[in-house]
Formats: sequence, C-alpha cells, structure tokens
Amino acid sequence: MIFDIEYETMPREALESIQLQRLKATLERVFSTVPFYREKFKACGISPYDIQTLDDLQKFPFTTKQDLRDNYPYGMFAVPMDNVVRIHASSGTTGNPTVVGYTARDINTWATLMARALSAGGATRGDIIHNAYGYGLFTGGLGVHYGAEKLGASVIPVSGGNTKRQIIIMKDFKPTIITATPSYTLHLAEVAKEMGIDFRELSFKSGIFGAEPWSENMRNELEETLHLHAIDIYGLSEVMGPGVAIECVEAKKGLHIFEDHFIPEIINPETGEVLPYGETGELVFTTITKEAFPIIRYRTRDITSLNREPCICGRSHVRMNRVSGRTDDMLIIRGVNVFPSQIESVLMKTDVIKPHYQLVVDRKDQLDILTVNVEVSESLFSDEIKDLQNLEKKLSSDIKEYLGVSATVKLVEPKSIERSQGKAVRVIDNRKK
Ligand code: DLL
Repeated sequence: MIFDIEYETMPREALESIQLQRLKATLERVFSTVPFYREKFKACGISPYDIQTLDDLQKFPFTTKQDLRDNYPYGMFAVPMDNVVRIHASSGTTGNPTVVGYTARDINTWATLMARALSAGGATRGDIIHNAYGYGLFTGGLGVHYGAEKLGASVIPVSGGNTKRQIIIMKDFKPTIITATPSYTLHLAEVAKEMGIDFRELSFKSGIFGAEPWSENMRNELEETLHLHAIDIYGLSEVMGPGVAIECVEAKKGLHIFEDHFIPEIINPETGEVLPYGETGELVFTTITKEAFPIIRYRTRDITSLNREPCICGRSHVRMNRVSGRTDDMLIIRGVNVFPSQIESVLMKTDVIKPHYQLVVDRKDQLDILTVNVEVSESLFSDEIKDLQNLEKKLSSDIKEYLGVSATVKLVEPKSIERSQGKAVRVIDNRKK
C-alpha cells in the first residue's frame, strides 16, 4: 500500500520543482542561522541566493562526520533549543558522538516518513509490530515506534535484549511484522528454536530489517528460516534516522529514497566528483525539510548506486541499491579492497553455514592475515574432522575466486560467535591496536 500516494508517485518534473523550492529555503536558512555553514559558504565564494537549478547544489561544500564532531554538541542546530523537542546521538567508536535534534515538526515529518516506509514494507493499520530496535539515543526504536503509531498499527515497544521474553511475546501477542537488525533477528530465531518454538509457525508476514549491511543471500536465509518478506530499510541519525529509504514489498529490488525530503548524490569518495546515475560510490544526502538539524551534502560513507528505472510498485522516487558497506568498514587486505558483506555473500551460498561470522585481521611480518570465523550447523560440526577441513578449504578457495583475497576460513562451533542485540560486530582489526 502507498501511504502518501500524491508525493510518493509524483511525476519527476513536479518532484524536482518541489525539491528546488525546498532546497533554496534550506540553504537560506542554514546560511542565516548556523555559523558553520555561513563561514563555509563564504569561504567557497557561494551564496544560497544564487541557486537556480538542482545541479547548483554541487557548488556547495560537503559536510562530514568530523564537522559534526567539531561542533559538538549543538553547534549545527538551526533553531534555538526552545524549539528542540528531541535529541538523539550515535555512539561512534572514536571521538565525540554525533548529536542531532528535532523540532515537533521534524518528529511529525519523521513519523510520516516511517509510516510510508512501514507501508512500503507491507504493514497496514491492522498489523501488530514487534519493534526490537533499541529504544534510546539510537534512532531505531523511537523512529519505528512513531511511524507505527502514525500508520495506526499496534506497536509492541519491546526494544533490544531480554531475548527469551521476546519469544514469549511473539508467541502470545501474535505480532505480524518484526522490526530489528537482521543479525538480532537471526539470534531471536535461534533462541526460539532452543525454546522449542519454530519461527515459521509464528504469525509474521514481513520483517523490516536495517541499521547494518546485509546481503541478498542473507535475505534468502531470513525468508526461508523465518517465513516472511525480508525488507531492507535504510537511514542514519545525521539525516533523520530509519525511514530515509526502504524497499517496496512488491519488487524488493532497491530502496526508494523519499526524495521530497532528501536529495541523494553519489560521489567518488577519493576525488569528491559527482558520479552519473548507476555508478557506484559514496552516498551523499542533503535534507530539504528538516528544521532543527538540516544537513547539506552530508558524506554518509555508505557505498551504493542509484537507479532511476520505474518500479512496479508505482513509486516514482529513485532507488538506491543495497548498501554494500561503508568506506570506513572497507578492509584493505594486501592491497585488495574487501567489504564484510561480500564475504557474507560467498559464505551464505553454502547450506550448512549459519549466518554468524566474524572477520579477524592481523599483521604478521608486514603481511595482512585475514581469518574468517564462521559457524556451521550443529549436525555438521559433529561430523568427521575431514569433512570440516574440506569445507574450510572450499570456502577459502571460493573467497579467493570471487574476491581475489586469501583468507583462512575457520569453522567454529554453533553459538561461539558473540551475538549482538543491535548492530552486529563483523570485523576485529588487530592491525589498528
Ligand atoms: O542505523 C538508523 C536505522 C535504524 C536504520 C533502524 C534502519 C533501521 P545510525 O545508527 O546513525 O542510524 O547508523 C547509520 O548504519 O550510515 C549505514 O552505514 C548503516 N545502515 C543503516 N541502515 C542500513 C542498511 C541507523 N539497510 C549507518 N543497510 C548508516 C546497510 C545500513 N547499512
């Protein structure tokens, strides 16, 4: 179902005219209210009043995570704190967290976009949504929550953790939609099994999975194991939170970006050059309706490409392909670029492999050593050592063949890799220690 038929199916020309008008207003506002933008625009010799076409946006400078950290905590806010009704922050492993704010109108916009997103993923007012994204400074829990209420669905604000209780709730409350990270959902399924409950017999019809990269092969695994439509949802706190883009249940092929609120660009991460439609590079966003925390040409570090082909669902908004990884997650192993999700794709081609894996990188005698620890099914692990060794060799050679990188694959006991309640930790890079 399309939640907002007018905006979501708007013909390109009308959409671009709205984008231009909103973009101008946003640029003018940040110029007059945020010293950071004013100084940056002046240093580049550009004025928001010069903008004539959408392409003129390319003349404006990028904003980076470092800029947000430098202006910690509230330096990039475009409204007085009196008007801010909510604050979120991303933890970040290094440096200051990034802090974002919302006015009451921003919260309403976000709820509407999340209602659109949930609808695109198959939810209706009749659904019961088991929301296992974490509630708190992370945007996942509250973002989905407000959207579910806006849609008129019933939301169970279960948050992450307390896994056994979640299974009982799923059995008794009969939710029809689950919202969680894909990795935590697999953990839920695993714990359900231990408790003698088959996920496939629960009442789920869709799972709205995001907040971390996951592969197409992982989708197949999720759909088979859980017996539901596995839908990819994307977002980031700096731009809003979840609901910046989502796949439609009809096509499940690329995520529609809500272009009446966000302008996407793809750039070459090394040179900053804007790339044509279809090419792969770093995703950059400009928000055009946000009040408290507008952001101009934000470099997300996420790698993807854009697709303008019409979609069978009728939405006119551009689609971004599945995010394959982040520029800062990319491992360089003896000069070869590798994303964890590419390794995941190779591993998941084999039936006996469970989707729990971790990459460990070490450096010995100036050489990078990549070890892939991956769990196998219970039955296989109790099989003969020789079978395990053969499978390890086969997986190593598949990784070499598909990705051109040498890796030692180690099959490990089921449940030996630590489970996360939110975003999975896929890489341990000991070179950085
Ligand atoms: O992860 C917001 C979110 C919550 C999205 C729930 C979807 C569902 P942050 O914590 O700020 O916000 O992290 C944003 O997570 O730049 C991507 O690198 C990654 N990410 C988010 N969604 C996806 C996805 C939330 N579907 C960062 N596929 C982003 C791949 C994703 N990566």
